[in-house]
Amino acid sequence: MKNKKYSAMKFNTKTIHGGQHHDPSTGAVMPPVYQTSTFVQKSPGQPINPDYEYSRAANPTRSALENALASIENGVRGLAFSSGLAATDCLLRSFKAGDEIIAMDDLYGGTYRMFTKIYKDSGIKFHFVDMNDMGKFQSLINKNTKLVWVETPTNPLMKLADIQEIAKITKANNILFAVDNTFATPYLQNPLDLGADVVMHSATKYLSGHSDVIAGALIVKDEALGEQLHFQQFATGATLGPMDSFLVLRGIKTLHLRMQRHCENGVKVVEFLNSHPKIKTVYYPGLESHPFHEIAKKQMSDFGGMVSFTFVSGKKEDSIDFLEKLKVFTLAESLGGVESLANHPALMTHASIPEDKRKEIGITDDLVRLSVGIEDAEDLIEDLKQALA
Ligand code: P1T
Repeated sequence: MKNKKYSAMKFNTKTIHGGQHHDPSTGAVMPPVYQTSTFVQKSPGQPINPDYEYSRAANPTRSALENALASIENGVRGLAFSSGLAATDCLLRSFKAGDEIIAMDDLYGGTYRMFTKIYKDSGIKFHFVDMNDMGKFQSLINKNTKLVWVETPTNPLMKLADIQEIAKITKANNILFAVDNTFATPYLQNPLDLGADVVMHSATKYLSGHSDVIAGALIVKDEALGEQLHFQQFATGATLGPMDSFLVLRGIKTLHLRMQRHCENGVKVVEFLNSHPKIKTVYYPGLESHPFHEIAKKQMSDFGGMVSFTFVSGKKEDSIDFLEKLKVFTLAESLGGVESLANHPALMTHASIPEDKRKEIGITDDLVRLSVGIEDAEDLIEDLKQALA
């Protein structure tokens, strides 16, 4: 499952060929869906192929995806999980009572819920901090600090964290540094190259790209850490099934094309929203007025298709009225698919964050999040126009 052979390829080639080989027994160009739970053994403990004995440990379709994931994120090992949260949970199981974790203060609601509810009685202490306040961030580090966790850009406020700057600090203090790269994807940003140790994905989103699968991934650049996480995954069981592995792998093959169009459409939608009299603030890292635009230019190759915004009126009813009127954008949780989606974070994806905490970080009741799809931009803008009228 090592992935050295393809490391020299350019990204757009890696999405198609990275870590892949033709099926040795049939020559099939795409890896078959090995829909099997188990594999024949010649003698007890001697499977016909030593890599495969039981699909929770390894399955050839999942291996093909895991090799592709390692390739596109410039890692040495990829692991595919039954959801993004299962991937995060696998990493968190590496820590024990007394350990401390510092996390960005703006996170997907489900990640925040896991940290604060599922791990509440684990004895692991979580600190939530704006990672751009380097002084505050550094003041939280002590000998028990074991993990720094960031999303960048964040969901839903599109805040950024400077991966290189944080990596300098984590390295100096021997702390593991994980980046949730779901919003950016490796097309826009390569956290492992910038100094992170672990990349996490909700592969449900851009990687699969068609809103037809729930999946997660971890990618690392250290073989021993990869082995440790694989053991954790195998021993606890949240692996991705063969058919879902196939769907994510198929999605990855067009990631570069889709992302290019997501970025183009994202900019057009942002230009429209930014000049609309009913819109107050547009959160998009490509805007020069965005507080983290300089960091975005430094670590991302473009600015993506995720956009959030608030209303001049500040009224929750205005955001709900807008969302109900949309015709091309679909009101639904999730993001990163070919179709444009709209979401109300306070009532939907981030409802599990307590109201006072939401307000404190800026997830107001009039905040709307758009996942700009790859439809014709003119249709998207017409739709926004009529919903705002
Ligand atoms: O849904 P799942 O595949 O388990 O992934 C969780 C997750 C992790 N990280 C980020 C940045 C995410 O956005 C998500 C899932 N997010 C949504 C479902 C959403 O609509 O925001």
